[in-house]
Amino acid sequence: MKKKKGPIGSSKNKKLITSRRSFLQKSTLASMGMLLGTEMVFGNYFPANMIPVGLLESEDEFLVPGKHKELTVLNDRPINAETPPHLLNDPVTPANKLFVRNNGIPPKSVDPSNWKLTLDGESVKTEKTYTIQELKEKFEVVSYQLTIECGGNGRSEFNPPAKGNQWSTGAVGCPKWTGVRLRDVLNDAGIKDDAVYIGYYGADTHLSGDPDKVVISRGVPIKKALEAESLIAWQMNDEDIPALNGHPLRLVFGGWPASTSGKWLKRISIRNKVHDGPKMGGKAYRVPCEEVSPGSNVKDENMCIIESMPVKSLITYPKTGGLLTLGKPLKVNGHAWAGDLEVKEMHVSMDFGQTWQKATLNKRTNRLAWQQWEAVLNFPKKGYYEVWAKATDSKGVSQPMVVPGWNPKGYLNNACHRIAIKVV
Ligand SMILES: Nc1nc2c(c(=O)[nH]1)N[C@H]1C(S)=C(S)[C@@H](COP(=O)(O)O)O[C@H]1N2
Ligand SMILES: [Mo]
Repeated sequence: MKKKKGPIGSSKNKKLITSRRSFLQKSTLASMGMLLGTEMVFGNYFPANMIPVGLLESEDEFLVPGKHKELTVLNDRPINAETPPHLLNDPVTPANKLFVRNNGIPPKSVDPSNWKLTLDGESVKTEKTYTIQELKEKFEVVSYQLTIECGGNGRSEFNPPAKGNQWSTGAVGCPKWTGVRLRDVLNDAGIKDDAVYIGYYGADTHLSGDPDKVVISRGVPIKKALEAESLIAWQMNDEDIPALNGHPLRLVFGGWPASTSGKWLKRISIRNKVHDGPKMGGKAYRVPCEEVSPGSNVKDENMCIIESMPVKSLITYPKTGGLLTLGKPLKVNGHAWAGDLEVKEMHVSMDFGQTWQKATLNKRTNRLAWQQWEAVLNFPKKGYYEVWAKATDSKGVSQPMVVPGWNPKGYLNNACHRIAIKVV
């Protein structure tokens, strides 16, 4: 017999379903009634394998281990999930609300006490290996709030569409990270004069099952690697980094495509050339060096590696689609970030960009952390409105209102975020 679809479990999500769900699916009417605290009227007609919605919503059931149940699952092999904007309202992103972007299969068993990080490469003076304990003892431990955003965040809006996970706005977050400075570790091993790049290797395994195949191995130029905020981190928000976000050790480069922030970090190579690991070349994490018309066939040699991410913002309150009584002011708020730069100004519009009202914008807690903004809107009459939000960076560059620069893989969409409001 064909299995019936669960209320929120598409067949794609089935593999992620927790044991609680399979327990509920096997429950009898009587036991479901017990859990609901009342009789299930018409229970005889309730489809087998279905779970009462009342039970799903009464507890924090999650589809992605360790993550909020309302994250949108884009793919389950490998797991990729993004965060709806209204769930990103906290100034510091909680662990269960940080998106997950995996290219391969996360390591199954992780033993932090035996974890080793190796420093090697053409341009290392002395190859070295450290345990996490040694990192903690040998180097200064520091914390920074750092924004990480997937280069493909916003991909779903490109036309012609780009293949890959169809991220809307939720592949971004800004937790607090704790670890040691990458530069302290690089300097301890020694950087030769000819060093130009670092490349990471993680412990995740390739989807093909081939143990020799590297999932992803990217990196950053030495200059970015040596910045004070570039971290080798073992904690997020003062706790172990969640398993899916790289426990027990990862790189964090705020403001750059999050693909540079290697998870389950095992090895860092100091390279005498631009790192050439998987997903450094071709179309991966690269965009046309010069703007091209949508759908163009771009040669690999005309593609450039994405570095600092563009200026962008989110409206995290209220949730889109809300109703508002005429005459009541509406407070809207959110975050803004600008890659390596600072956000200088924030504006909102209720008339589709005809006029813009300045929002108040907070200072960041540290370099490369997103900034909070807030504005109060007064709507003139009943009807449908959209609130648009637009950030401007310290060089005076603003977010575009429409999807910018088409590129083959759909990176760097920093178009203004919009929400719908109905005044009644
Ligand atoms: N080892 C490893 N590191 C990785 C990845 C990966 O698949 N494997 N994905 C990268 C990409 S593309 C992104 S966007 C970020 C996502 O980080 P998060 O899952 O913690 O949000 O991790 C990066 N680091
Ligand atoms: Mo990414």
